Formats: sequence, structure tokens, C-alpha cells
Amino acid sequence: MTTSRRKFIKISGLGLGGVFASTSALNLFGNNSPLTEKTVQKITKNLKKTATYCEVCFWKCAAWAHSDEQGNIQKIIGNETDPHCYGRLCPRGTGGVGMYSDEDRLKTPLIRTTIDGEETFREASWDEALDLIASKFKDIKEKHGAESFALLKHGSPGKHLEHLFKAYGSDTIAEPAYAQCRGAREAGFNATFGSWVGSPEPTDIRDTKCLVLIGSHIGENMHNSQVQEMSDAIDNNATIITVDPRLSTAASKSQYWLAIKPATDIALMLAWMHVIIKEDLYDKNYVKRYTTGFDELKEHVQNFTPEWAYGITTIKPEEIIKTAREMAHAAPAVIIHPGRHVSWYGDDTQRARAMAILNGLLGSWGRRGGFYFKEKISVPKYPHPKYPHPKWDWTDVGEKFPLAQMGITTEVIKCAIPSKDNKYPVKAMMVAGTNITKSIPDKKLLEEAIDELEFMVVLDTMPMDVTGYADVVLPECTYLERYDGIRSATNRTPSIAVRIPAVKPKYDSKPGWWVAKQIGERIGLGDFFKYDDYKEVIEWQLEKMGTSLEEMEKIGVKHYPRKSGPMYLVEGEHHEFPTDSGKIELYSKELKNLGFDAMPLYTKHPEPPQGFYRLNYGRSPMHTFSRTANNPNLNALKSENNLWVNPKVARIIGLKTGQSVWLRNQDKITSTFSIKVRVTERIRWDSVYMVHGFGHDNKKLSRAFGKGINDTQMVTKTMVDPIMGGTGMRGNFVEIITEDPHKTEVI
Ligand SMILES: Nc1nc2c(c(=O)[nH]1)N[C@H]1C(S)=C(S)[C@@H](COP(=O)(O)OP(=O)(O)OC[C@H]3O[C@@H](n4cnc5c(=O)[nH]c(N)nc54)[C@H](O)[C@@H]3O)O[C@H]1N2
Ligand SMILES: Nc1nc2c(c(=O)[nH]1)N[C@H]1C(S)=C(S)[C@@H](COP(=O)(O)OP(=O)(O)OC[C@H]3O[C@@H](n4cnc5c(=O)[nH]c(N)nc54)[C@H](O)[C@@H]3O)O[C@H]1N2
Ligand code: SF4
Ligand SMILES: [Mo]
Repeated sequence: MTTSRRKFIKISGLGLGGVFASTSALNLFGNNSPLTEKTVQKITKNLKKTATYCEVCFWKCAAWAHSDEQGNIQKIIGNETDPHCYGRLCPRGTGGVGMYSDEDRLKTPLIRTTIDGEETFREASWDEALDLIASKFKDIKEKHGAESFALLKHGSPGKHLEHLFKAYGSDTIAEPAYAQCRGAREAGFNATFGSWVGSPEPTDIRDTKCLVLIGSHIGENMHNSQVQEMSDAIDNNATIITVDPRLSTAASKSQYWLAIKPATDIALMLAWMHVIIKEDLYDKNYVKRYTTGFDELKEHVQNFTPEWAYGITTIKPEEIIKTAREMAHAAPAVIIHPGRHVSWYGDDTQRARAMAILNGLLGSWGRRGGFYFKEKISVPKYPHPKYPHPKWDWTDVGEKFPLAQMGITTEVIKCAIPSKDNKYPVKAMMVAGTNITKSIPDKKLLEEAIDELEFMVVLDTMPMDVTGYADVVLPECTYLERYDGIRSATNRTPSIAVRIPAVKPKYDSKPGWWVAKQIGERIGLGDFFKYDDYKEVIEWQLEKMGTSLEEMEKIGVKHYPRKSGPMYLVEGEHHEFPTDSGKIELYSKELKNLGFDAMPLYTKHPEPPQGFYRLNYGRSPMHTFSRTANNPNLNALKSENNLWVNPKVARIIGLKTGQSVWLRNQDKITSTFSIKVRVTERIRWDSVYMVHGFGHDNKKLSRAFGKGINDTQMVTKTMVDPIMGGTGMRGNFVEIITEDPHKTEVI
């Protein structure tokens, strides 16, 4: 196997054999018809109902997959009793069947090979691919130690492989859903309340009187029950305050849209604290009983007046004062929402701290309409031998970042680049359920690291960009075709959900658990996988949890009573918060002792140079990151992203809606593809905006290839959070190019 200069292979160059099984969903939905549940509900047939939970995003809504006698999946409908979806799937979940029916799916294992000096893939049997992978696992362990084999993962397949890696002796594990997503929020809230926010967020939106969204764009961010509860809250006349430089869907439903200058949110929040304290609007009993550091905070925010914040944020002092009063008026039924994708400007833990402190001042943590005390039920561990103790792991890799609580993807990736200071050499990598070429910033660094690897294996369902870098590609079957771990998530009350295969795996694809077991057995770790089918694991666990697979097949979701106590603080009762002081820490001694600011401070961030605009990005309600771009059902609803441009900018450059443009960033990186302009007042003049997840560069994705721009390609500069290692990605500036920069002159 070639290990030098790993070239990106476009799987398109191949005849990927395999029988095209008939797909029903496509015919049902037609190409352009909207996927409303109503349309879907009309189909009445003798359908088999199988309990599952959705994997189109990580909200994990419990659902029923309906399949016909021929084994075709006809529709997927939300489970009525599920607290993640309340019986309704979002458009992505309803269209999830497209993941199964997509004819571009990976169909067989592939092995990198060289033919006539050209690197390409050839089809391989599972035995050949797994034997090769097993030999690499042994080889890496012998030569470098098991720790040098890293796992980058996301979602259900990641869990199975995590077990394999830990059994093998490697805990060099990370996922972009931490350092590129919500890590900073967890660090900031943990430093304040002693616990993570977690997923689903314990926001009591249905009973709130005031919801404050700071960049969080619920409505485009389609996390299901949150969206439904927000819609109910709006019907119940809750006040919505949205802070966003863009008129998001949420902003358009809000009483207050604060069109903040990007990167200045901490200044706004400090001014809010100033007003709340100065006007005596904070919850005095709560602050006295449950918090520590109020005096220091009062002193700290003394000079952060609304007038001061106006100069930074461009939000008028009277608006700052009015919104602060609105929040206090609703308190404690108020939520300063922690957001989710928070890796923005590198001071993200401190921004999350500011949000947490505001919730503390207003007394909303542990209060109805604020944040409830979440609870989940633990799933018993299926017996296996003890994991060996690795010599080093993700904590060592991220040692520069004292409050990192999970592996930092970018740090693990850097470890693949040899240098004399690199104490933790990564020599091989497995990538499972994460499209790192789209989710990790700084492509140059990523490619440099991948180049150095001795071996790389990717487990995916689709020929995504990342597969082009692998030595071996393994086709996983979709969530509709496999068992996976029991879903047990934090909620108001504990509940579990199961995922049972609705149909047989298509083509030669296999479940992640099977792949982990096969590799494990080949490298002498059979004792860690003592089952023939993952079904046995679930059956064993369910029995221990007082139910059975038979029962779960019928109900899909099972509820358990709370055991940890009431959902909200009990008036007048003592409560110990899981922080060092047992109190909510408005002033953080922990951060101070680590050499960081004990209370958040505003720092100025770089601004776009002349002719450049800040690149802002977000979500589309019809898509999840890059994973759904090729999904036939969802692609029919939205096939490319657009570039939102303010009319003022459009006038200066001479742009029209629908016109194709290219982008070039501050580091002279030019977008491979073009994007169509959308001229709109909904974005500030200093930024441009696009939905993340488009601009795929693998031709094998027949619908998604070349459609729109990949925002990640433009993110070459990151602002790293010194507290937890998150990579702030909103400090990239782009210029708009109207002539095709890739056009070669024809003579
Ligand atoms: N520029 C930029 N970067 C970002 C973001 C952004 O908005 N902009 N968002 C960040 C955030 S919030 C997050 S959480 C991360 C997410 O980043 P990723 O974890 O990389 O998310 P996806 O794009 O969903 O990639 C998932 C991959 O899993 C594959 N897949 C889907 N289902 C299955 C399955 O059942 N089994 C297997 N084996 N594979 C499957 C898909 O085909 C795809 O290749 O990205 C972060 N990075
Ligand atoms: N449909 C759909 N829903 C999803 C996902 C998906 O892929 N598709 N992914 C899920 C995941 S993993 C995550 S992490 C979440 C992410 O979703 P959220 O946490 O809700 O949002 P972000 O992506 O962080 O923020 C996007 C918003 O921030 C605004 N913004 C940009 N810069 C600034 C600024 O400086 N200040 C302020 N105040 N606002 C700013 C943007 O205009 C945009 O409206 O969405 C989840 N929900
Ligand atoms: S929110 Fe939508 S995509 Fe995410 S799990 Fe639920 S139904 Fe699936
Ligand atoms: Mo995320």
C-alpha cells in the first residue's frame, strides 16, 4: 500500500458494482413535492412498523419506519410518546428514507491501489478489507503503540468503534461535535453551574415567558422538540429576543431583533448584567442563597454601561435597557439560551460564561420556564474484560487546554505531523461517521496530517469527500438497516428508545457494530465482543432495565419515573450545586486559578479589511451539515446554498440575485465552486452568509457534486479557545469574485 503523498481519490473514477435495488421513497414523494407528513400519511397499505430512532441529525427522535411486503421503506413517522419529537419528525427526519434509497451509496469495501501509476480504489471483499485493517492494527501497535491509532467519530457508529479502540488500547479519540461545536458551552456552563448543558438541552422552553437567542437560530436549527416548544411559547405570547447579525427565522418571529455587530456579544451581555444589577432587577433571594461572587461581579460590570456597549455592538442603549427589563420581568421563567454550535471567536467559553451568569442573576437555572434539572437512566454495560490503560490519550493530546473535557479533533490531527516536540505521534486513523474534510477547519493542515499517516480507514454510508483520502473504505448500512445502542438521553423524565432494523442492509453494506466486532476478533479481542448479533446486547440490557426487546418492538419508547428529585428548585430549600463551592459561581475561582479571567471581559476581534466581508454560516431546515446534500428527497427540496448579500454591498459590487460568484478569503484561498447570490436586507452589510454543508467535490455524489460553496474551504483561520481548545471559525473574511477564477484561456 502506498503511504506517501496520499492523493485525494474521487471515487467517481470507478465502476462501483452492485445491484440497484428498487427505491420506493423517490416515486412516492416525487422530485419536487414537499415532504409534509400529510402527504406521507395518505399512503395506506399493509405496512410493517419498526421502532427506530433517527440518525439524520443527533437529536435522535424516536420513530416508526413503515415498510411494505417487498421490504421497501414507505415512510418514517415520529413516535407519539417521544419527548424528542412529540410524534412529529422534522423534514429531514421524514426524508431520512433517502439515506437508504440513495443509489450513490457506498456498496462494497474499497481498497486503495495503484494502476498505471494512478492511485485509485478497487472493490474488495469484506474479508480482504478486514484482514488488511487487522494487520494494520497489529502493525501500528507493535511499531508505535496502540495509542498511535486515533479514532475520529460522530454518531452511532462511533460508539461501537470507541469500544474497539479502548479494547485495543487507544483512547486517542475525538469528534468535531466537541471542539467545532458545543465544547465551549459545556466548559462555560460547567464552570458556573457544575454541570454540562448536554443534549437535548434542559431548556424549559414550553413554559418560558422570555427566550433569548444569542446566535442560536432555532427554526433553521431544526432540533425537533426545541422548535416545537418554541412555537408553543410564541403562541403563549412569550417574549422572544434574538441577537443575530442576520434576520434569522427566529429573529423574524421575535419582538426584539438585535442586529448585533458580529463578534461583540460579550459586550452586550456585560451591559445587560450592568443594567440588571444597577436597576436591582436580579433575583435577590436566589443570588443570595445559591450563588457566590456577586460582589465581585457587581464591581466588574460597573463600567460596562449600555452606552459603552453601544459603541461596540451598534445596539442602541435604550434597546439594551428595554430588553434587560423584559428578561427580568419574565424571570425566573426566562432562558438565555446557551446555543449549540458555539465555536465562533476563540473567547467562546467566556461568552458561554456570560450567558450562564445572566441565567444565574435572573434565577432561571432550576426554575420552571428556565432550565429544568435533567435526568436520564443509565444503560447497564454489557460485560467485557477491563480495557487496558493507554500510555497516553486524548487528555494528554489536549493538555494545553485545561478545561477540555473531550478529545480535541484539531489537536489529534496535528499529532500526525512529525516534529521533535510531538510527544504523541499519531500514525494511523479511523474515521467513522464524520466528514472531516467538511467539518474541520484548515484543510491544508488536515491534508498535511493525512499525508503523513501510515494508514487511514473510513467507515461511511456515502462516498463523501473524506473517503477519497482513505486506504480502505468500508460501507456501513444506514440506521434503517441495523441495530444500534439504546438511546438514553437526559430529559424532563428518563426514557429510552431502540433502533431495530426495518429492512435488510442493501448492497454489501454492514452495521458498525459488526465491523467493530470483526476487527476485534481478528486482532485477538474476541472477549470484548461475546455476541453474534448486537441484538443480544440490547436484549440483555433491556432485561436489566425491566423491559424486553419484545416490549420495545411494540412501544419504541419507554418512560421511567424520575429518581433524582424534583425538576425545579424547591422554594426555600437548600440545594448543593456540583461546583467546588456548592454554589453557582458568578466569579470562577477555578478559571482564576488556571490563569484565566474569573469573569468574562470583552476583547476586540479583527474586522474585515477593505473589500472583504465576514463569512457567516448556519443551518438550513432541510439539511444536516454535509450529510444530507445528496439525499434524493432533501436535495429535491434544496439542492444548493446561496450567498446572502446586503443590498448596499450588492450595489457596490454590482451584484444581482441569482448571479453566480466565487469567494476568495484572506489567505488567498479561492472557492472551487460558485454560489448564487441572494440580495437581502436580512444580512448586515459587513458580512455575507451561507448555509454549511454544500460544495461537495466528489463526483460520485451525483446530486450534490459542485453545488454551492463549501464554507469550510474558506475557513483557514481559526481563533483557538485557550480554555478548552475549540476552534473559533467566524474570523474569516472573503471577497466576492464575479469572473470565474478557474477559467483557463482557450487559444
Ligand atoms: N465550516 C463549518 N464547519 C463545521 C460546522 C459549520 O457549521 N461550518 N458545524 C460544526 C458542527 S456544529 C458539528 S456538530 C460538526 C459535524 O461534523 P460531522 O460529524 O463531520 O457531520 P456530518 O457532515 O454529518 O458528517 C457525517 C458523516 O457521516 C456519514 N454518515 C451519515 N450517517 C452515517 C451512518 O449511519 N454511519 C456512518 N458510518 N456514517 C454515516 C455522512 O455520510 C458524513 O460523511 O461539524 C462542525 N464543523
Ligand atoms: N436543520 C438543521 N438543524 C440543525 C443542524 C443541522 O445541520 N441542520 N445541526 C445541529 C447542530 S450539531 C448544531 S451544533 C446546531 C447549531 O445551531 P445553533 O447553535 O442554533 O447556531 P449556530 O450555527 O451557532 O449559529 C448560527 C447563527 O448565528 C448567527 N451569528 C453569526 N455570527 C454571530 C455573532 O457574532 N453574534 C451573534 N449573536 N450571532 C451570530 C448566524 O447569523 C446564524 O443565524 O444546529 C443543530 N440543528
Ligand atoms: S430533529 Fe429531525 S433529523 Fe434530527 S433526529 Fe429529529 S427528525 Fe431526525
Ligand atoms: Mo454541532
